[in-house]
Amino acid sequence: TYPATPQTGNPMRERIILVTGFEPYAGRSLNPAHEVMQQLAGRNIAGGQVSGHPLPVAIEALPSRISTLMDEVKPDIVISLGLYPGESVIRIERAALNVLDFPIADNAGDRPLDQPICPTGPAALMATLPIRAIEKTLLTAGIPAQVSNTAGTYLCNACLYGFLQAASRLQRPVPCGFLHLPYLPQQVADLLMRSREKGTAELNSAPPAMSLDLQLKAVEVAIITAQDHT
Ligand code: PCA
Repeated sequence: TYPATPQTGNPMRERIILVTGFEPYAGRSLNPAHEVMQQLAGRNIAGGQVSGHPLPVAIEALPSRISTLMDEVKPDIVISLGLYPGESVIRIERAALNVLDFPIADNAGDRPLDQPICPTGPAALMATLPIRAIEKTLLTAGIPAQVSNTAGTYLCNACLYGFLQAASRLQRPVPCGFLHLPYLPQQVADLLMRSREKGTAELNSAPPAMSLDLQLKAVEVAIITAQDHT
């Protein structure tokens, strides 16, 4: 037998898709990002193996979690997921700002205001996933989606910035991006229930929701499109 030929950048290796999902925050018991991540974890989508991991909604813990995932999972593509309360469509984030300006405290009680994520880093980093192609395939599949120009200044923005910065230090290209998801129907039902009970259900419009099935399909489509373009 011959010794195995050493290969660089083994072309036969199955692609690894790192999917992260933020944990619930702001007193909520659910986060669609976490639910979708859990459903996709361990699945093979179009030849890509999904490695699913939760992320803490805590700025102090986030950077080390990102570097550990990059080191241990060694992903070929990174797709991070978070909730965008009040959004009705899948938001495909274009950029991450070098800003921490939290509208509410995170799960560890931290609330940085007007601070940089990385004092020596660039003002913004652009998502390296094929955002326009993902928008197009989602729309073709009948799923409402839009390229978004702001991921906010909370944890989701910091997550995208962190992964893009970590990926930029690697020798090989690792496309990274972020999808913001709407509320799940159950969350809106809970909101309506609580405002009804508290006697605050004065307004007749409620935030929009998207079913878990459709959110799952959206992220699957994004994974397939990202692989097609990598
Ligand atoms: N959404 C928040 C943080 C965690 C999440 O799911 C955000 O948009 O920053």
